[in-house]
Amino acid sequence: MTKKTPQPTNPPREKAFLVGVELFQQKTILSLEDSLTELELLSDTSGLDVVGELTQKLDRPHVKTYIGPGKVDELKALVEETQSQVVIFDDELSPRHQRELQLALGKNVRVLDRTALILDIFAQHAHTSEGMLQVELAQYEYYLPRLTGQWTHLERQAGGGGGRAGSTGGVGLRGPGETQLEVDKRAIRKRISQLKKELEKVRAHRMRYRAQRKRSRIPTVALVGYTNAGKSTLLNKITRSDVYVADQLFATLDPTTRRVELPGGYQALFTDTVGFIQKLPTTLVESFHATLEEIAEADLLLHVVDISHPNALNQSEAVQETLDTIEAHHIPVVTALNKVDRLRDPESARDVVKSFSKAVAISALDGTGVKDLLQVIQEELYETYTPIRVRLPYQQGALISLFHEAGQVELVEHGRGGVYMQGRVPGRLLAQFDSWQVPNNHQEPEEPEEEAEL
Ligand SMILES: Nc1nc2c(ncn2[C@@H]2O[C@H](COP(=O)(O)OP(=O)(O)OP(=O)(O)O)[C@@H](O)[C@H]2O)c(=O)[nH]1
Ligand SMILES: [Mg+2]
Repeated sequence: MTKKTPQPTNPPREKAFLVGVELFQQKTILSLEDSLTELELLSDTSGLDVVGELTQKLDRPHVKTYIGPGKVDELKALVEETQSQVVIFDDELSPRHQRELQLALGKNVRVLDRTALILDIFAQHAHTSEGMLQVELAQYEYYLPRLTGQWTHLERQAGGGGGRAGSTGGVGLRGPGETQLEVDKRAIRKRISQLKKELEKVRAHRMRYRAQRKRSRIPTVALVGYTNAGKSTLLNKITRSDVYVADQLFATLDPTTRRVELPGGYQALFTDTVGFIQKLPTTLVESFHATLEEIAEADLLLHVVDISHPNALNQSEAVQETLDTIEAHHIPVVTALNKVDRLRDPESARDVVKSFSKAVAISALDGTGVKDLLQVIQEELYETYTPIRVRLPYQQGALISLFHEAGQVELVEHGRGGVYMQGRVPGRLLAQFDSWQVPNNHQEPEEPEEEAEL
């Protein structure tokens, strides 16, 4: 891991001590060791120097202190020895765990968890008003149940400014700052509902914008993938633009959309999105709903995988899980196996390519394979026709004519409740028809009488 030299204007980097727990019978995507390596990278991105780590295997978390009392003593000694200012748990701590651990470890050290760290990075990286609203909401949702007297000793250091205190607060303090922490929970709840209302407005605006884009019939491709996989680099390569790229986790928070000319002269809109990570905090998934909706509404997903990463397959599994939670699993996927230039043996990518459907090995940095990738995307969007069977209510007149215009219709049956259509449509339209698909084992056409119930 590369350590950045602190800029003279920045406060000195604080020392952090990591704690990881392996719970028996809990299915995790990364091993404890790999998850801690990732936590170290998160800490580094957030501006902390990791000075040590402690692990424990448990049947279940200790009721009071998450780790056992003996481990707490051990941790306390290690924290003193290494003069750490921050202790970071790899899992989300309940408010009680956090309180008890804080009491046990004393006032000279702050107890944080992975979620607080990710929220902190998001707070540093949010730049648009929407991103900032989303982060602020996530932070309040997270901190509200954790607001107790023990926070008071942090107030001196805490920054303010709507969750974006920059260099004035330490990690985990770039949260709702001192003024916010002092106000009572009722005021925070009020702010939460205000934020939700504002985000609702943003969402309505996005929906109108998306409807407009749909009418323009230019298909959208959402770049998705684990954080740091190279999504922004790829978008830049494809569009020759300069979207922010950094060897940091969560460099991109706000979606950027660019129009791209595909090899055959066809067009597509490519959207860069926020990276995923295993154990993505639920408060974030909820707050970033509007952003994630962009993904769920795309016509095609371009899954960027960092093939040079030792955990490439696990990371891709984590991405799959997040896609499931935001209900995007029905969208066709093309996979870009990125950073092949970093592989010592490029042939080794060949087996991995086989384990993904429609995968192309590329280097977003030097451009290897990018042309082939665009070709596959074009085929997927415009040239590959997939068989579908749908039952469309008559109100969906636009979709009915779209099927006729852009698809290959094999059978049409008019019922009382709608029209049953069977045939093939190009990949770019599959997502639009998804809610109306008739299950495979369904016998069609049916008695017209039954359709009246639709
Ligand atoms: N060697 C090599 N490095 C790459 C390649 N693609 C991206 N990178 C590097 O990987 C790092 C992350 O790239 P980004 O494009 O910011 O990744 P991202 O997926 O947008 O990351 P987030 O926005 O943080 O989710 C940067 O340091 C890039 O220069 C590649 O093909 N080869
Ligand atoms: Mg990015």
